[in-house]
Amino acid sequence: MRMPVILALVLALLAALALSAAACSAPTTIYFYNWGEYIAENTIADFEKANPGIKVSMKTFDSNEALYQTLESTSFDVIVPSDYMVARLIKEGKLYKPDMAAIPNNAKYNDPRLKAVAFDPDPAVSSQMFDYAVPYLFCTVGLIYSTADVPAPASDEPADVWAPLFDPKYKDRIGMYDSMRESIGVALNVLGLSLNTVDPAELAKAKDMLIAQKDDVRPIYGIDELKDKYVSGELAAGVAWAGDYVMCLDKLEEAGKDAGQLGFALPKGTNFFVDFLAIPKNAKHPAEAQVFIDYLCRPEVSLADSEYAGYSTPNLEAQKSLPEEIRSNPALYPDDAAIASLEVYYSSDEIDEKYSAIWESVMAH
Ligand code: SPD
Repeated sequence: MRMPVILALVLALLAALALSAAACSAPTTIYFYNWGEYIAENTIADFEKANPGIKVSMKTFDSNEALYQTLESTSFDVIVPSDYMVARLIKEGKLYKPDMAAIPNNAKYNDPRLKAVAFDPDPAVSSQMFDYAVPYLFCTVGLIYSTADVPAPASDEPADVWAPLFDPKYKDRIGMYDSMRESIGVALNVLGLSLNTVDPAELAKAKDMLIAQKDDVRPIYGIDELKDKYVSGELAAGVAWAGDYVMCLDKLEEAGKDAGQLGFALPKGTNFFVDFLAIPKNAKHPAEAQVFIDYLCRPEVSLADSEYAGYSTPNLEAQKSLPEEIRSNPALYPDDAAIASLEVYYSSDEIDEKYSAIWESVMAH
């Protein structure tokens, strides 16, 4: 028997209403592009529970340059560039200027001392960084080494600290980051040069050093995958963000091994960096991105992320809950004088082009 027309119309209307109600209540998904192993395991699930209207889909990258490349073709809502990449993205007009009133936990808890660091030679760019981006975690760069294989450096002179990385005695057992600023930075630091030099003769020396290292030492290039190789003893030494060293200590503890197996040394004039949370200009959901960033600035969340990743939290309230041996470690929480003695990376067209060319030559060698 045929359904009366009026009944069919009513049923169709009800179905349409049900569909649109479902669509209205469907959560918004924000796309989060983060470093690998850089957020506590529960943070995203806890955020989604606290904010049922927002889902977070995370993808990871392992260098600022990879992040930059991907941004060319993909839209994300929240990204985690380091300081010099924030400056580059601001200069290129690629960041959205968030409503900081919607991210109150940043002003409430984040250490205002970071604003005093000159992250760009142009003070106008440096000061704008805090209008566009919110500090997430920070750290320093140093030498990680197996205390059984490598003697502690004789001093904090860069040539002493980085010596094992160029010593053929450790052939096939040296880790280098597959990240141009860190690896070129090691060579420049050994040579007593600025980590931002654009002098062709100085850069040529750094390039030669990295090429000779490739021939003589055959380093393993990687990022997160290096950590297990330090923990297992496969690698004798390498360049490491201090946070990665802390994660290695956690891994040693989990494996029931002695934390004294690994040492860390900070050379004079090495890199100090801050990784920021930022919203790209082509983000589809900037309002929800701000809600997520504000959540990441909560003291208990920042503490959990810092403890998981091993990197330092800028959240002053979270810092109060840190164990004393972490809070007083100058590689993790350098004081003002120590920060001033370290160097941040800068970005400029000249730096970006020259350093990329060196890195391509080293990798292609
Ligand atoms: N698990 C890797 C975490 C890397 C953190 N960022 C390092 C940025 C150095 N400029």
